[in-house]
Amino acid sequence: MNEVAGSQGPYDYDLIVVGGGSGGLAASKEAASYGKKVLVLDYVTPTPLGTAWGLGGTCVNVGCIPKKLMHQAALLHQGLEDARKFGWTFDEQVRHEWATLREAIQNYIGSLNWGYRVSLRENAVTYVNAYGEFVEPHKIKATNKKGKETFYTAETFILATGERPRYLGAAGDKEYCITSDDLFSLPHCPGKTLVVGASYVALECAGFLAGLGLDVTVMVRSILLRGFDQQMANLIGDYMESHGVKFIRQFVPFKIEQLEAGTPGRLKVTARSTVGSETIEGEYNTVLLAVGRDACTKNIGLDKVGVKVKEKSGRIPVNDVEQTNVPYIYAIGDILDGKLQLTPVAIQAGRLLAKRLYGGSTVKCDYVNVPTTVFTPLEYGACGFSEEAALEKYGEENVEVYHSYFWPLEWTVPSRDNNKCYAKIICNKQDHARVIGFHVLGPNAGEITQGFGAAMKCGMTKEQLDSTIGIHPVCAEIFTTLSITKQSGANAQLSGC
Ligand code: FAD
Ligand code: NA7
Repeated sequence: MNEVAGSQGPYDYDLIVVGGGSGGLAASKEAASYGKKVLVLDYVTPTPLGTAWGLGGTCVNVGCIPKKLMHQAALLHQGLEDARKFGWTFDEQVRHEWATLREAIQNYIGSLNWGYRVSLRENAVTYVNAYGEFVEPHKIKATNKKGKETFYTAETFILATGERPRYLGAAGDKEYCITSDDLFSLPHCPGKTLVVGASYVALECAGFLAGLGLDVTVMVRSILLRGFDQQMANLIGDYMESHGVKFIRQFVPFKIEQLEAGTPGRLKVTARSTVGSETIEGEYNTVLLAVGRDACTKNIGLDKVGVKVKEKSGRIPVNDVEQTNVPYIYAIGDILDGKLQLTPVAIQAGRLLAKRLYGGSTVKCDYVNVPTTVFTPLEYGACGFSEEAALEKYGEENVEVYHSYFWPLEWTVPSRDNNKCYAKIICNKQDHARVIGFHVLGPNAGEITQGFGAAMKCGMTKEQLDSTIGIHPVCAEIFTTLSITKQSGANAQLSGC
């Protein structure tokens, strides 16, 4: 223990949660439901351009919620085009108003911010809008917007401070570039946009901006979607490219200059090849950096209390009950080392942690087989192993991969994108052909993957999948009839219904 004299109780609170995002809010409400005295500190440090937001963390304000709504706006554009083929006629030219979309989304987010405040109050959780930083064991300093400092003590702490977008370190990046933290509330339409990076955040943003009709280029340093199944990543890239998104591969920007101020202005980007000495220049209205995110663990006084942090990533290692090396300090969500960075994971971990701390539970968060979806124009849902990770873990001889392209019925009448959607499962031959990897590229992939994620939790095998009767005519039925193995080399393209 890192306790010093004077750090013993009585404390102001049973629990202080630092960070009021997905994980922190879930943990604090659950803890309070057991009658514990709980304080949540939440503070948003504005972006270099001054963007800030309300209570609820990344997901609600600058993550899942606004991005899915912007994705939906882009899908509606495609829907409008399809509609004409289904007999709809509309006379006027179709135009998109960024300001209307932005306002509608920000209003919805405002209602969620308010809802979180109300629900903390209803659950008797004290909320303070201030930045938390340990000053000594069991004691935290909270600094509010006006710089006023207040000190609080607690028996237990949960860290849930999340991550913030990384910058390139290139000349002009903080002055002129935006990140996803700025995009969703940008007052003006971004116009011709360069997206730097190839993480899921980069591709999702590029996808919906292009879907809204903007001229979009993605600058990729190496590969698309590092960490995801690479066959699926490349299919996503192909689809985006065939739908107007330009890709500049193996280049990294090193200078961003302002040619003209404005809303949007004009920027010049100079980039260097990662494989040669070539440099290129381009002009854009907006440069969106999506080159990864850094854990918010640097300026919260962890050194004062002895919490260990991974040097390179800044992430916090915890044991299987989310406890750091300092027994009274726990951590959840995006700041964890080696865990999945998703809202439902942070929520589940936070809830279960509070139940274990105060409700007598012993249930731990299960980080295995977590389903997820990338909301690129063609959505990608996945659960379990990527093909490369499965081959590496189990060996080629023990893995069977079944796959098929498919064509959503809804796309046949507009006669677009045949054989662009794709389904793949990865089975472990040594274990009853259990499905250890599930991958789907197609409309509503998130909705599809959620159900199959539950089936994988139950240990679904290929045989059980085969004995499941499909629902016709839906995309997901393809998974009940998969018969072509990759190893066979047979054509996986579909030619009929
Ligand atoms: P956060 O939700 O980030 O909350 C941390 C909070 O702590 C923030 O409010 C922060 O300001 C505050 N804070 C930080 N330091 C301090 C301090 N010292 N004192 C007080 N407060 C502090 N996940 C999905 O599951 N699905 C998606 O579709 C999805 N889309 C995403 C899209 C984008 C563009 C991004 C960026 C993320 C997306 N995510 C998505 C990831 C998801 O948002 C995160 O996994 C989730 O928000 C993590 O929750 P958290 O509680 O760890 O941190
Ligand atoms: P990732 O998955 O670490 O991806 C970062 C991306 O940015 C990746 O494509 C990188 O390319 C690219 N990158 C990183 N640095 C640079 C520079 N300097 N120049 C150009 N491109 C660069 O991002 P995150 O996982 O952090 O983002 C996803 C998070 O958002 C996730 O944690 C959720 O919380 C929400 P690379 O493949 O390394 O060549």
